[in-house]
Amino acid sequence: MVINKILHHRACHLCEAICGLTIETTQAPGAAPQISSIKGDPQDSFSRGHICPKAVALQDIQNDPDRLRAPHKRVGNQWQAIGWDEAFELAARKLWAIQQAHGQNAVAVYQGNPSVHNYGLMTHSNYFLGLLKTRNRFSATSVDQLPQHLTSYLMYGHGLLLPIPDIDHTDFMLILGANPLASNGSIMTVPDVEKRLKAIQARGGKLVVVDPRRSETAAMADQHVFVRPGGDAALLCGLLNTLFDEGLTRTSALPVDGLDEVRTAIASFTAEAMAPLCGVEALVIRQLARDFAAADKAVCYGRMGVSTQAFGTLCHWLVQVINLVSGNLDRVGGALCTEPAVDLVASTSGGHFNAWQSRVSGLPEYGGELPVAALAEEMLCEGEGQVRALVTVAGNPVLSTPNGRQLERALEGLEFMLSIDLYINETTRYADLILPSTSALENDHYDTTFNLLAVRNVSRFNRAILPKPQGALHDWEIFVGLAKAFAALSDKPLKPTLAPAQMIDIGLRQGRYGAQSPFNLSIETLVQHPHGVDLGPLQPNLAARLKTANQRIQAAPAVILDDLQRFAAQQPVGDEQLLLIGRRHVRSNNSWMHNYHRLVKGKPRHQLLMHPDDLNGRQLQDGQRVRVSSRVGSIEVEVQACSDMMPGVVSLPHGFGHARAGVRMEIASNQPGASANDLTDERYRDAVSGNAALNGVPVHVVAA
Ligand SMILES: Nc1nc2c(c(=O)[nH]1)N[C@H]1C(S)=C(S)[C@@H](COP(=O)(O)OP(=O)(O)OC[C@H]3O[C@@H](n4cnc5c(=O)[nH]c(N)nc54)[C@H](O)[C@@H]3O)O[C@H]1N2
Ligand SMILES: Nc1nc2c(c(=O)[nH]1)N[C@H]1C(S)=C(S)[C@@H](COP(=O)(O)OP(=O)(O)OC[C@H]3O[C@@H](n4cnc5c(=O)[nH]c(N)nc54)[C@H](O)[C@@H]3O)O[C@H]1N2
Ligand code: SF4
Ligand SMILES: [Mo]
Repeated sequence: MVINKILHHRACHLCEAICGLTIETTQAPGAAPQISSIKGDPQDSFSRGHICPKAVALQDIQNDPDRLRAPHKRVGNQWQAIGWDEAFELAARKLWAIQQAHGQNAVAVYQGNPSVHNYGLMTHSNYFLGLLKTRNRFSATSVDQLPQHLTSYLMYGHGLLLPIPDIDHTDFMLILGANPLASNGSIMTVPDVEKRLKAIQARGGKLVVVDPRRSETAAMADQHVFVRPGGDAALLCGLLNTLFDEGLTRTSALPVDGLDEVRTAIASFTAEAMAPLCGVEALVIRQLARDFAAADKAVCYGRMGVSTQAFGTLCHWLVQVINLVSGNLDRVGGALCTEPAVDLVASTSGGHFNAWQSRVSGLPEYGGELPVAALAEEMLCEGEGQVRALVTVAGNPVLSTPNGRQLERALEGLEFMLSIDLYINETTRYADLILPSTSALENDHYDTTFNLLAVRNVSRFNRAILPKPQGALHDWEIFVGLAKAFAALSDKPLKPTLAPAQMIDIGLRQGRYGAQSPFNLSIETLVQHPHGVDLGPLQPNLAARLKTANQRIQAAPAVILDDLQRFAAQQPVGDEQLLLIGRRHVRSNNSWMHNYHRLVKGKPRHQLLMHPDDLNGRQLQDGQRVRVSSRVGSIEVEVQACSDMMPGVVSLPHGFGHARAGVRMEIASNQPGASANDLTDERYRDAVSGNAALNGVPVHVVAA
């Protein structure tokens, strides 16, 4: 028998690192091609052959019998497979009727994380969702990086003008609230991050990690600083104050307004005053500021752990200002803005903030979205403007947003719910209709998002490596189908659209590496370079790209200086309760991929981590089942003794909790665990942005 073997080159879409992969398929005569091996691609000059276990599980996603292959409609407590035309007609008719009866805002939208890893979703989801014209748009952004977008919008005039650590050239990297060894980097697309961090140390530089847990990244650092969860704004204020106080600042040529106001606003936040708020000694804060300033090239980088806390926006503003006043913003070896081939900064307006507010709690919109912590109350609170229908796209807010139990109650009461998703998950099981797309390997890939956040300028397009199954649709085609059915009910004509690859082709040709440049990028040229194209290291460019009204950096935005007042008024936290934080593991991806043998095999990874002293103080034993409770609810989970935890802090990964009571349909997982977001509190938020404060949640732990 002749077996046809083909080697494909393809970027991994599962996390932000976009590693190059070499995927081998084999095909027997008359049979469908099968994946026979997945390896790192050493010829990708960006990822240099790096691969993690999640990429190997791409074949599990492809072959998983639980993955939906056709539209599924709820009939009573059963699911029934139906055709696409019937599905589009049903969705459009229901959503249309609800909007006719109750107004456009009666339909809400939630978009989850995999949206940004799927280019057709990026180019086309709005083709349909935009027609809904609802102000109740929500996404995973507001349980994640919203404070970072808001800070960039306020300081640089565009929410996507995000300075990225120049990891390959820095001498000093200060990381707060990120664990790239597990996450593989975030808002810093950095394949092979461990080697790149080791290279800093090998060239005589220093890595410092600030984290309430001695994470994998903290363990390899030259210095690890334990910080009280939520205490980072205090620590960063202490650092900035020390830079000013001890004359450690450097002037830069960047056009900046408001630096004197910053200096005045921060004057009373000395390291000594901040120490009790963050649990870090004043001497340590001062020495850290001196070390940072003494390095020729240094960068301060804060991520998820400092976004999702009560002063998340303040934290990210402080990170930017520390880089700015130390002379490291827009400087090689400091923080630099990536110049991608398809540049959304150039082609879109800066955005808007607080142009409207959520109905119930008055939370501010950012870029047309409201904070997802308000989603459940918008459904539950009766009255004019109440949300009665929901569209979810590639997400699982029951497990990923605060107070998931409350959201479940809200979903129960909806008149209609549509989900565009590959799976019946803890959220989509409440849907009336689920529309699944092709799998990633059946689709082309171009990274519209993470090329914009990469530590080098890179570009890459890969064709699908598996044929599109008969009757299957890509996500973008689902949105086109929905848009057509919805537009047919109104008298407004639908604008024609192009396929995603055609749109990217136009963006590439018109972009800075397009027809006018020696790279001459287009889809055609990228297809000829299946390992990707390297477009060079990051370069200073911020001054020319600023989108603020006067094209100067705004160092002291009014909303942030106002928040410093709220910060100054806070009381030092007591230690009666434990503070809950989250964590990630390299074999787990948010709330999905928990039913693939290649990833879940081995030891369980969903336990609550607690310092041995905290266990002893509560007469608890390692391995025992405990009950953890917060203002909003309680869960049961096994506790694990862990001397890497800061005393007084417990850690639980999110995305678990698959064996929920009242499950309407069995959800496959070998590691059910419990959901951290049954404990997180929808009222505990960053006041500036409305972003959920998922870290630093007060909890009690007792024997179960
Ligand atoms: N307590 C706590 N909560 C957190 C976090 C935390 O650290 N702690 N992290 C937060 C963060 S950073 C994030 S980003 C969110 C993530 O939260 P969400 O984005 O809400 O959830 P995911 O688990 O990413 O959901 C993925 C869903 O998308 C589907 N999917 C995957 N690929 C595709 C595709 O190509 N097309 C379609 N249509 N569907 C697809 C999967 O089947 C799955 O059902 O969780 C947040 N929640
Ligand atoms: N393997 C894997 N990779 C992923 C994901 C995944 O689920 N699994 N998810 C992807 C997504 S959606 C994202 S957004 C990125 C996130 O990527 P990262 O930003 O690197 O996030 P985490 O790995 O959760 O690391 C957050 C760290 O913050 C610490 N922390 C918690 N609270 C505080 C605090 O108050 N202060 C400080 N200083 N630290 C705190 C935690 O202990 C943890 O070590 O990862 C992406 N990559
Ligand atoms: S680190 Fe792993 S999941 Fe992330 S892109 Fe690379 S191979 Fe894929
Ligand atoms: Mo995220």
